[in-house]
Amino acid sequence: MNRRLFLKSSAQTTLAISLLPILNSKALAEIYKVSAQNEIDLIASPNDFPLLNGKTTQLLSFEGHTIQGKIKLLPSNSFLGPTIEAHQGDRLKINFKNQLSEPSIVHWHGLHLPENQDGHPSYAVGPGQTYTYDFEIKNRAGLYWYHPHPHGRTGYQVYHGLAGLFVVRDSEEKSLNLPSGENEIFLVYQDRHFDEDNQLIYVQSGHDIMMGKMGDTLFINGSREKANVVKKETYRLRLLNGSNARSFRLKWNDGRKITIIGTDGGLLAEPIERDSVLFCPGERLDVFVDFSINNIGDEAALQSIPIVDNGRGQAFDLSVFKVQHEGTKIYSLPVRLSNLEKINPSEAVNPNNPKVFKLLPKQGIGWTIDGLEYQMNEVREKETVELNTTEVWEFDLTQAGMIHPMHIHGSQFQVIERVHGPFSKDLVLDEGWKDTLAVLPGDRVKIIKRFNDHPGLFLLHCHILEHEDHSMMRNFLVK
Ligand SMILES: [Cu+2]
Repeated sequence: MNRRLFLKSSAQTTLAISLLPILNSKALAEIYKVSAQNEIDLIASPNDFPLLNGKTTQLLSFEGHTIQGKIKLLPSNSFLGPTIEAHQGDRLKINFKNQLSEPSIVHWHGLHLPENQDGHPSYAVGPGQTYTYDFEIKNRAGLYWYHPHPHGRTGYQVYHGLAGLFVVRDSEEKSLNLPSGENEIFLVYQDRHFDEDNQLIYVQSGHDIMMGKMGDTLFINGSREKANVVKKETYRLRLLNGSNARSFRLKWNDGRKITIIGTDGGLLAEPIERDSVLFCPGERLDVFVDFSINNIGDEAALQSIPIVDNGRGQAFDLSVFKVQHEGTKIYSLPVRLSNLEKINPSEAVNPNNPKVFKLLPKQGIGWTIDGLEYQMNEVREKETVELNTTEVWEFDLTQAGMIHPMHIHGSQFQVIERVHGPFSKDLVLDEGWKDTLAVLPGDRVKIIKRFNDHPGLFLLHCHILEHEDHSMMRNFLVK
């Protein structure tokens, strides 16, 4: 961990322009109400944003427009794209308009979609072109997100601002009466690195590729403001680690346990309490917190503590909750959250013979899966899956050493076994439906995944975006 981590952000506390986009669900209600005939334009273009004091920063950003349906836009000052909120079963047409100077395509991270809706890099469209998506939302309620996925340029485009949230609701979630409205807070964490001219510094060295590009300045929903004023009430925090490469280890600074009610693919079967939890790029966490136990004037900080307890790193705040008002909305934490189905390994075609993917450094600079580089249309026999089957895969990180959050496109999967290396025990959360999985040095992790509904070419890659671009990514073909 960088010892000077975020010192810059804490030193520069005055913001010339307040850029706090309040992404609570009250605001979301005004964003996109998806109904049967919904169509939006999603435009990616270069824009300047006043991120720091002084000169504006040149970024890339998504902008949304309602074409038809009851879709409204969030008036946001953030560089993040509009938040899309939809219900399971909704149909949505999205015209992605590329007004960048390079090819791009949008991937709907975590959504279960056909190949031609998933944003495989072979579907990238050039400057001035449009790609039209038209899909039905099959996922259960959860926090998903979207970002570009052009080959070799994903890291650059996301780092420069192209990302947004995609919230799916369903009736199971609604029946639980979880904190909503102002008591549901969406928090996207991203780190960035700037030059003296307030412009972003991206990959400059082989080290930036090997470690992934990390920054010294934290952004929360596109702002450096960490404070949230809250009441003596209960809250639901919907978290996305939208960083290119930085993993966090979440912990409350006041000693309370972190209560996790959901992960990538929605609600867990029941709440899980942990002292701390690892939170890798691409992952989402759904956290329940009770500030009714606090006194007026209290502050509670959700911190990131050093991932490895070697005494060298330092904790820093991700979000600070300032309890400033009395409250009346005390939502109870359900004992049971969801009828989460556990996939029985006997359902797989290879329950005792997993397909093993080795996570290895590349010769030269970069990382690989099985020592191979990504080729746009290449598929090995091992990477071919029969439609309507279930398979067991294993990620093996016993030969090289750093965290790789492995993301698989298509449907969500489940972890069935983790042989822990020296670091991951008590750090990772393997429960529930996942689409991005932290693999730590020494680990061998078995997952089980169904390949139903959609034949076609999909991706498997590390979600440290500089690893994905250089070239820790493979295709798999469902046929
Ligand atoms: Cu990686």
